[in-house]
Amino acid sequence: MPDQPSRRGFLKGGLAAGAAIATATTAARAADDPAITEIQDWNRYAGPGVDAEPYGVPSPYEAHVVRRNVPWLTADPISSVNFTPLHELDGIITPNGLCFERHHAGIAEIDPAQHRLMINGMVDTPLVFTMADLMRFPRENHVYFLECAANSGMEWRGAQLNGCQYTHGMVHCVMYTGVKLRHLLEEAGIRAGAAWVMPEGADASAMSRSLPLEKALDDCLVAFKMNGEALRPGQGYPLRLVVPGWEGNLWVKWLRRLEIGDKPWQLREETSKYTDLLANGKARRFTWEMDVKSVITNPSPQAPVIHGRGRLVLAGLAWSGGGRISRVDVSIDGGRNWTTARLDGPSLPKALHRFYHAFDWDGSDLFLQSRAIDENGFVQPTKNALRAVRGENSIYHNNGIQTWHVAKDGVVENVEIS
Ligand SMILES: Nc1nc2c(c(=O)[nH]1)N[C@H]1C(S)=C(S)[C@@H](COP(=O)(O)O)O[C@H]1N2
Ligand SMILES: [Mo]
Repeated sequence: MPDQPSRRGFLKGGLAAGAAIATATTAARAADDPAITEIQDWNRYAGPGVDAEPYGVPSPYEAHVVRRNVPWLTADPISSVNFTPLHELDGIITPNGLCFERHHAGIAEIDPAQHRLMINGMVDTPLVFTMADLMRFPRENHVYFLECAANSGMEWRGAQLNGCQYTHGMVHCVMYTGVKLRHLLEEAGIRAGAAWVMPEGADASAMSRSLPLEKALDDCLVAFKMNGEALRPGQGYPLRLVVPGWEGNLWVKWLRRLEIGDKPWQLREETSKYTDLLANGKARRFTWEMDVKSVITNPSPQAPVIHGRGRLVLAGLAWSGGGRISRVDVSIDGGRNWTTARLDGPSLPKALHRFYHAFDWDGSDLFLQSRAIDENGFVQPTKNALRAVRGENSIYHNNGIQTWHVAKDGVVENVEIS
């Protein structure tokens, strides 16, 4: 884009630094820009009234901002996954309608009046709660990310899916309202020798996992609200387990039962699935915590650079199951040189963190990378470093550094530089 020599004085003064980077797009264009010279319909006629949308929906111009699935990944959409459009979002909170969904037997459509939560097993008093019963326990609000252990799994052996929605979109972050699981377990009374909890879902897959009692008594929640409103059916309405920082599979949706025991149950989802096969044929299991990870969301394959050279704002997300993110580094040359990005917005433990990095793009090829470091000092590894330890068979727990190639024309592609 050619520089415009005749920028108007008032813009120069009024917009300060902003105007300096927007040379080609400001006052000089005004004279022949119909967006300025023509009266638009929305300026001329009154619009729909307050009763047009009793439950609000996004502008029709945002119709492309949707969850998407990858049809060839799974045999059918009932036991499948869709992905959060990370490249279209900002801040750290995922809107409810855009939270990725992972179901093993579709969405259970539950009448909350018919929903019960049972606690049985090694307890003094087996209990059954209705939803109304749960409302009489002290409530808490917490912002947490949920990441499926299989997030980025398709990228283990090399770059595959072209978009951060697909490579990293099995993550969302909302504010949950719920009751500490500890309060409910204490109400039932845990018997001596108990060490494990089995949460079970009311859906047709009866999703169940073995959860260590220590974690259950620490920060787990039984949640009924997300971002202030009832859980969405796809997220477990009316009740789900929240297991902060740990793999999504443990966050049982449509939660109907908690059994207390003295050993793990060795269920399907912790033996044949959600274990990590190593090069020597042995499998890691019980890899609960989600490792420190980050991704640049803009630019990315679905969000190319359309403005040409000059000021470019990188945006991205970082998270760690171990707590807060303390730093994110970014590289524009494939990991040779690193700069510290600017973290912005709330820094909450086990929540998404937002980072930005603004720089002047000279129009040459870029190899964008981000590397997160958490408060425990864990550093996000390269994919090669990960494969050196875990081999080539893994699917789950891929927190390797992602690379995007930005070509001179601004087109972005998923590539790998290890
Ligand atoms: N009852 C039940 N709970 C479930 C599942 C399920 O299929 N049924 N899927 C699990 C998996 S594998 C993940 S990653 C998370 C996904 O949560 P989300 O759909 O809210 O994103 O829910 C978990 N809880
Ligand atoms: Mo998952």
